[in-house]
Amino acid sequence: MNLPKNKLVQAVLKSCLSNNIKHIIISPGSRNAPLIIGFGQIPFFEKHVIVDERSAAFVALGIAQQLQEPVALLCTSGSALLNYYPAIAEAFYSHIPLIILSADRPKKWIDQGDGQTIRQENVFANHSLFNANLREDLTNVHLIDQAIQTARDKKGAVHINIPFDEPLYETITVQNWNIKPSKEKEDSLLNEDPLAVDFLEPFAEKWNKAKRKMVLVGVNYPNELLQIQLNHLAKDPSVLILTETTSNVYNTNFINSIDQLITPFDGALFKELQPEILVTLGGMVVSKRIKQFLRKYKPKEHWHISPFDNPPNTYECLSQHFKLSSDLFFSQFFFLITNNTSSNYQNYFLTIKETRKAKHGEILSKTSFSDLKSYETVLANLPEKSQLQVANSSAIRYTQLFDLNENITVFCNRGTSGIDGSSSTAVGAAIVQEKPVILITGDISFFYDSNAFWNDSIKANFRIILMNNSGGGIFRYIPGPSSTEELETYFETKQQRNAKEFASMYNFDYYLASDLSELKPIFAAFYKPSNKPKLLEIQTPRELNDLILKDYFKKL
Ligand SMILES: Cc1ncc(C[n+]2csc(CCOP(=O)(O)OP(=O)(O)O)c2C)c(N)n1
Repeated sequence: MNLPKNKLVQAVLKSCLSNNIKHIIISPGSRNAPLIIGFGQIPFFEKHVIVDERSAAFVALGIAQQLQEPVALLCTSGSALLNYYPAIAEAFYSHIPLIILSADRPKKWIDQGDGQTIRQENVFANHSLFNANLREDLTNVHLIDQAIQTARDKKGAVHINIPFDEPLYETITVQNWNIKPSKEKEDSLLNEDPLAVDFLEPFAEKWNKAKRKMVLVGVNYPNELLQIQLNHLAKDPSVLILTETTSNVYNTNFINSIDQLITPFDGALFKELQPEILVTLGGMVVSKRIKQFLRKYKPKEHWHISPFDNPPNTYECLSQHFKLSSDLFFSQFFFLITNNTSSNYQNYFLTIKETRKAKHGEILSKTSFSDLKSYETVLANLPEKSQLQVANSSAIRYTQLFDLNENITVFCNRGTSGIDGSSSTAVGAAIVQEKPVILITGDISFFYDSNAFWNDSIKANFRIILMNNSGGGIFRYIPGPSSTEELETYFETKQQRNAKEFASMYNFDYYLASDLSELKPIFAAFYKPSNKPKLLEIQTPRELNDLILKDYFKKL
């Protein structure tokens, strides 16, 4: 096999291969040519070429999010590397493993007037889990394996910076290159250390006595065991389980639209809802209202279950971090706890939930064409067993107001809640996801990350639903700007663009709806299998959307 002569390249290739790093997202450049050539020579690696490094990193994030496995990124030196940063921050807060491979100039050429040369070493230190600055003399190549292991175990981005001197394109024939990918190690309860029973017992005792226990589930990769465990937990009348759409768990006895339930609450109802013990698991929580509520009506105890270090103290009352997976935590905890049948906590709020759901249906039957009505229609018409990738801003907030079919999985980049990579993440997810992937996005997010579609990896069954409310609709809804002019110019960034030409540039099928009668009949054709992606643009009334949503919450 012909491989680059550079021994550092060979070391990186060997480590990626032996550690089973299959997907490599390559952005072109010449300083990284040795690695590009090397990855290109080895059929084991699946290569995806994406020019825009910001988008490339989010595509990698989407693949890694689905596989729960590290994905590698490779770029040239200079500002190319810095464009990875938004996705690295997202990976940090969402616990998604990425391996950043950056080509660099030899150290003596940094800050000496060479082109495409910046200070690359440790440049992501604030949000990376490991930084390996390789040396040309091969004295620290062992750091490559260490970096990859860290990404896999601690779930986040690691940075491997690799200095290359010229010549960059020389290859040699390599014999005895028979490195085999390692066997994939499954994440399993058996690989985790359980908690000591006598450590857990006092917590179980408190739990058994408490009459109001709230379990709040944030972003969560679909997990059958967790679903079973939460179903079991919900049989206890003293336990109220609150989920978000991104939790990917379903049960009619869970509160799945938190804002719908609590927005109309007054002080007395908040007091009723105030838990004695709050248990949180999963990632970030979207609902701002639940955060405000829990910060004001603090539980006596807040326990967070997560295998990761540094749990966030979101409600300013964290009293215990159980540092293990929720799978293992509940497997142990169930042996120690009993149902508290003297409580009416769950029932009380499930009754209110029923009232809300009825009211919701009633309001929506009379709601005119708007963002709210469009989300209802779109979500009710999703294909079975599809995957929804929801952009930030209003998209995720509207989605949380509706019941989804249980067999639909939902993802959203809530680590940093950026609008800069939702489309690219969705494109990445679709690369490795057999289910049809549907992206729902607002127009500002869509145009921001429009390079997401500038690659050959996008799948034919990919579908984009663009909720075009002619700007950042969320800014109309949240209180703040003092005048309409200020709002429209600096916050909403009112705009008239539509995506028709855009769709034609990328050879996507294009559908447009500007009212309900146009929208409803589109879905059959839109979801029909095709040999190219499709984009559905829904144009909603910019100046009405916020009023309709405010009215919805008022009427609830
Ligand atoms: C990278 C980044 N820049 C800026 C923001 C601030 N921001 C939040 S929402 C938003 C507007 C989003 O508008 P759009 O995607 O059209 O969604 P809509 O609310 O209209 O549905 C902006 C600029 C952000 N979240 N991320």
